[in-house]
Amino acid sequence: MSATKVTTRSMPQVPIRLSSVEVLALDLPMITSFKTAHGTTTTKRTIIVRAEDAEGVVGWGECPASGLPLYSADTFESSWYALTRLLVPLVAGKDFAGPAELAAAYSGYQGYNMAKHGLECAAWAVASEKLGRPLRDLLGGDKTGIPTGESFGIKSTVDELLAEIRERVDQGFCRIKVKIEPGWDVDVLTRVVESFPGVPVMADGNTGYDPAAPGPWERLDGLGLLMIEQPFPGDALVELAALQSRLRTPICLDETALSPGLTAAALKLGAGRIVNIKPARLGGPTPSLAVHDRCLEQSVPVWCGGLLETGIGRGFNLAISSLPGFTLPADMSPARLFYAEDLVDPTFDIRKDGTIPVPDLPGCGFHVDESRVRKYQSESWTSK
Ligand code: OSB
Ligand code: MG
Repeated sequence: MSATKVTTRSMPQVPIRLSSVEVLALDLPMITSFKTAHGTTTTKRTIIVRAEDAEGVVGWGECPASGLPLYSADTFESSWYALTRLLVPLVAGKDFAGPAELAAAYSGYQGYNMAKHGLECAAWAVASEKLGRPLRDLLGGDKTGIPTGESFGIKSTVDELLAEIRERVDQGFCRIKVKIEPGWDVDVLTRVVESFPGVPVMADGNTGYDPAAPGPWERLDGLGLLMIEQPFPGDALVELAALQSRLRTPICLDETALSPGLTAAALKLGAGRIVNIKPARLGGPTPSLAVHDRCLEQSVPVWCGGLLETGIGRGFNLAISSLPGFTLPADMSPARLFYAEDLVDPTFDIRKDGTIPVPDLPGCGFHVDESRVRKYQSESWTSK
């Protein structure tokens, strides 16, 4: 990445007071399953945050935690607890100079990153609505379209995988990410690289490899992959750094990058050369912007990952992806690929040129279809 000068973000500020915050549990039917080294997702239970300002302005956020703490320590239950018992009670009804100041109120609380993300996003959506300007403007981004790749789960056969990739490449997806695990790696990737010449290919290990085992790394390194994402456990910094020093292929940090400080430490150790910024994993907009700014300063390329969010969560991800440090294709699969129905209408999709447009609408970026939110809602809690 070229050494772009860091632009000082001049964020338009607007005071907010969230007078009423509703936390909603939704059970979303999936039309396909998604298998990674962490396990298989077949139903999605997600948490949606609906925040209403004192003036009646509504903002939406999403907390995409999973049922089990396999990807990170956050779960649906722990996020529900954090939102309803810790975070919302701390900020509801109080005046803040802006969403970052609201997030600062709970910055002393350790963990619960995905819950923090859902709440801070709802606050940003309120600020964006109040200013009548899209989130992209508030965050200081300038791109109007985000180059997008597809993330392919582990399949039963290579032919099944190749057929699915063919379909997606024809739809415009401009980068192929293949989930790997021991036994589903070099041979699979070799066939993918051979079958799609000219399309950048990467692998995602989702921490599924034992650093003490030989591993497929030298052979994968010969395939000219764009990057290898998180081959070892998140805290295996020493082993990641040793592997990176042997490989030409950059290692990308995902499960390791749980905070700005941990990300900086991992980069300094040489545990990777690229960062997947997943705003929910990092704890929301504020820490995600901090990682972006530092990486830009140090010429470390970043890109926006995903956690199978609906349009509500993807709206924020698209907005932050418009910042200058995001120089590699995002994981931003359109919701139609996973869900029977998105929660926003119209939903978003990939264009032939391989990009997804950055929303111009204020708020989460899309029109939330509240009747659909209610249709899938199984539990709800509202602040006093
Ligand atoms: O490692 O990037 C990952 C989904 C769930 C858990 C971990 C990961 C993923 C994805 C999803 O790859 C990509 C997307 O949201 O489009
Ligand atoms: Mg990953």
